[in-house]
Amino acid sequence: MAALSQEMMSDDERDADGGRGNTGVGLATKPETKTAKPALYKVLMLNDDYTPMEFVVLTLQRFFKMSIEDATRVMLHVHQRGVGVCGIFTYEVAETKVNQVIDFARQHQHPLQCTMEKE
Ligand code: TYC
Repeated sequence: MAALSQEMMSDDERDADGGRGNTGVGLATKPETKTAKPALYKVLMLNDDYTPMEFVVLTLQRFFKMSIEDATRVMLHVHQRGVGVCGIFTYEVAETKVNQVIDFARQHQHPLQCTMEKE
């Protein structure tokens, strides 16, 4: 049978493949099998001359789920070296912890500071 003229074709018949259902449109790239890992950030505690050691230990226990032994070790490291790592988190978790520490310190009138840095 002769091919239909363009004017006589339905919309389906006029599409890219003449209505055969295979348009040749699709993904040109292979499906990605690996899931991208999120960027990680270190939460850093900073030393100062005024915040009581006990308060720093309590803060590390409360917001970083540290044992009293680990919290004491990190606090002493910060006291002696000036800065120390509290933990490594995704951006939003790190940002939340930094804000929690700063708010908690401010509520108790301590100058304790905390910051974050890309891993
Ligand atoms: N340097 C403080 C003091 O002598 C203790 C301290 C430790 C403060 C760690 C802050 O992140 C800090 N009382």
